Amino acid sequence: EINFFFPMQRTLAVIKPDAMEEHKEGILEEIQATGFTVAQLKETVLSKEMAEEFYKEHRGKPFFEQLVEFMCRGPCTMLVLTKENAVEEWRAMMGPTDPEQAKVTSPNSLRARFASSILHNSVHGASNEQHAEEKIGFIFGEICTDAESNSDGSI
Ligand code: RTP
Ligand code: MG
Repeated sequence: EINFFFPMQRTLAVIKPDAMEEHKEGILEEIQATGFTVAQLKETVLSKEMAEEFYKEHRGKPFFEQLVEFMCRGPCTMLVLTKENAVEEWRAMMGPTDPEQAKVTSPNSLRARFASSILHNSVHGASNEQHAEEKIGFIFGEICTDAESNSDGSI
């Protein structure tokens, strides 16, 4: 089935440390059952510096230090997901940031079911396409698809 309304898109998804032990396999199965293609997957323990850079948009907010500490406390699964309208669809699958709100508005969402607090909320998703491309580059490195930029034949 081809969807003519939404272009193919990719997004960055993260299974956060709080969900890794009990929910990683279930979340990966649901991702595939929903029609996402897992283009890349990597399990990583973020350094403090990487977590600060990853969430730099939130620097200075009251929860920033706790967020960085939480993201470094154990392995994360980093995923590049491909689908039509992937950014929005993955955000919908996650549900709202706060699980208490998620339980009301999106009871089937991952956060409604698996998050324990607004901080420990199981999953991350890029908030727009530009953010997705920036974070994919940061986590996985840039993948060159443009021959022009490689005129010396290097990769
Ligand atoms: P994310 O970036 O992780 O996908 O989450 P989001 O867009 O739904 O929410 P955002 O506002 O970007 O916040 C990033 C993460 O910071 C933690 N947080 N804690 N204690 C708090 O009030 C609070 N607010 C946000 C959460 O882990 C949130 O996902
Ligand atoms: Mg966000």
